Amino acid sequence: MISRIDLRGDTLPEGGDLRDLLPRAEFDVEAALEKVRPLCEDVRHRGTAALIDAAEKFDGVTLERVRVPEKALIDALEALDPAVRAALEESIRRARLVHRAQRRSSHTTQVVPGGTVTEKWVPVGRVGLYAPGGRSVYPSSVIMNVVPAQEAGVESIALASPAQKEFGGLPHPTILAACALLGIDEVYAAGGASAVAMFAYGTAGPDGCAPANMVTGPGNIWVAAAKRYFTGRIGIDAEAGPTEIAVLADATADPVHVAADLISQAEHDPLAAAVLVTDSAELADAVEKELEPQIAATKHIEDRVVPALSGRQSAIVLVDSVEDGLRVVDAYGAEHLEIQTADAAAVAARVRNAGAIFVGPYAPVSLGDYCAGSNHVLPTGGCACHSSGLSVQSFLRGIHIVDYSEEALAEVAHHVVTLAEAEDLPAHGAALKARFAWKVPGK
Ligand code: HSO
Ligand code: ZN
Repeated sequence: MISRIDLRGDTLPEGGDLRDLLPRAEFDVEAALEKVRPLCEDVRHRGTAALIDAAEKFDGVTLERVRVPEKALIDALEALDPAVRAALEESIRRARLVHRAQRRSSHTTQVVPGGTVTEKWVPVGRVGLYAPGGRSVYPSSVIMNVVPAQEAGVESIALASPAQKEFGGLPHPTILAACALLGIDEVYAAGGASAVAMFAYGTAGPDGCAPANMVTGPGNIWVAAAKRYFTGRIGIDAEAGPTEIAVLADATADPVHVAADLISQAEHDPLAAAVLVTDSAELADAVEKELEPQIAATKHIEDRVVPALSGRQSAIVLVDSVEDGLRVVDAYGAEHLEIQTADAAAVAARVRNAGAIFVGPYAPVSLGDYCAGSNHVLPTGGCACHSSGLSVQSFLRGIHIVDYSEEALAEVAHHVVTLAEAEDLPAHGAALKARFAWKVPGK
């Protein structure tokens, strides 16, 4: 069912771009933009009324209010299965440990006596987090978005998640419970592009939502398109595409583990990608054989796992060596990359492009999805070659504070004037001359 790509022999081009050898799912955000534009503009002009109409149209719910009452959050937490609560708490605890260590302190560089530049890290003031509904109700994603924002020191955090008909127009109760556990009390029953627009423009009235500086969180193509629509106006994390797992494995890998891990991410979405890169034809055969019974025993067979694994975005890729495998996985730049080889840590250390790397037989992607402490909001679609996953850093801005004394400025003034003249910007130089009314030293 899963296709094979044979890159053995002299098929790996030296240099050049290997990316075309590994197909990816079509995820045409640009095409979706046209559809989200009217939705976003409706929210801009009609605010809460537009959100209520969108909930009626897309979620089949008639909402009286969009803002979720705090009582609903507390009720959801009280009704939460204790085992789920304990697991969420452990996930939060571990995520906090890792993300707290990402905090940055300000740093001052003395450039010359009397001249300093301080880099001050300032959290974004207000963040809107989006948590999808429907097929992907992931309280774990609430944790992965909220924890770095909180650890960064973001003061105002609001969350939006679609209204669910079966829960009386509230977002899913586990999402609400996760918010309560994390101390998030500003929650809106709003979904998709409209929710992103609510955060971008803000809405007026007693049920209104103040505009946010940044919107993060996973979502479908409509959410990705809305993020693109608002880029420039607000900050975003990334336009998350379908999830991806790549496994770089050799003959020492256990085919049962590899098959299970490929299926684990295929279960997210019919467009999810599962790619095995191996130098062992025996392992490839064994994994393919193992996939069958494991797929038969899983839940989301027909709607997600089978289409994901048989789609053109998934494949078993045969290479001549782990060395060549490294070139392939680097070119692919997977969201999640597992290394299941001998000496896995050493091989992992050589990877350059991946959202997150999972080392050896006991670090499956599922661990990272929930309880490793790492973040599971990671770059997809090859963006790992230029972007990182969500972190404290995503919510901070570094501001340079420039502080020069008269003497320190005087000392460098002639260089500033020279460069200004070289760029034909004499007014830049004049700003210096105005301070030293006579002349610029050295000129
Ligand atoms: N693997 C997904 C995240 C997730 N998994 C949420 C389970 N729940 C994208 O990294
Ligand atoms: Zn997952």
